[in-house]
Amino acid sequence: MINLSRRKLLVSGLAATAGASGLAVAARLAQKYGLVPPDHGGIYGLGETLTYASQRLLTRHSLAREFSRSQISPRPFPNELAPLTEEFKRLQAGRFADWRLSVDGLVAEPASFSIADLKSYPSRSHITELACEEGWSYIAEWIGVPLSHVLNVVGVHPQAKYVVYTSMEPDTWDSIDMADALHPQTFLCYGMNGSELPVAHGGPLRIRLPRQIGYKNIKFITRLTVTDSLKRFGKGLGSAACEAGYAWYTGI
Ligand SMILES: Nc1nc2c(c(=O)[nH]1)N[C@H]1C(S)=C(S)[C@@H](COP(=O)(O)O)O[C@H]1N2
Ligand SMILES: [Mo]
Repeated sequence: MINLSRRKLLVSGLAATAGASGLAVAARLAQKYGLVPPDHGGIYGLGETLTYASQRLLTRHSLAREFSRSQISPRPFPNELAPLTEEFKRLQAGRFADWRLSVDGLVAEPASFSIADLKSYPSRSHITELACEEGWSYIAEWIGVPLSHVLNVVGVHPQAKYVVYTSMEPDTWDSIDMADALHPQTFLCYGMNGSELPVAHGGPLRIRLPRQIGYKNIKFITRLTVTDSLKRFGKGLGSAACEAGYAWYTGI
């Protein structure tokens, strides 16, 4: 799933940060800085921890690569979609006027936002690559409101550690830490290549997270929950994908 040589590079990078004295030291560092991902108990436990911790220590402030307009892929590739629910079809028939994103959890003022509300906030865009774990990718311009803006509107409590995002698609949810949630390229995305975000790409609203792999970029987002622990969500691993064996942290 994740490019192995890059994983090795990052692991050795962290070992170097730890004074080249080996993985045990790196693992202790990860503990010390609280950089243990929620799915660390899996088969790849140590590897997941090291990938996450080393990226956080080495690339904390880095941006995903941005491209020029001429590099936008002529045919972006929408992934296969599960059949849309009746509720989705009803909202689509109303041109998503009744679509709401609710935001709750460790926030001062839980709120719900229409697409028009989200569009009333400063709009941002970036031309970045969406890379699927299956090997294909494309470059598109993504338009939306930075997630950080919406989090500031509702007021995040200081003990917040993660944002859980839930799709209207059944059993589809994931989460990110606050470093990714507040990252300037992390958008609640409602537009693509100068148009509305097509339904095939998650319209009317998806999360766009160019520093993580495709499957973290959940489509049809209707709920955000700010939390200090992922234990109460599903099996406590941090995402529905993790419950199927995929990694929680997929930094690229
Ligand atoms: N709700 C929902 N979000 C989803 C998926 C999905 O099946 N359902 N697929 C994910 C995967 S595996 C990838 S690679 C990207 C693909 O985005 P695209 O279809 O816009 O190209 O969406 C992600 N978000
Ligand atoms: Mo994917």
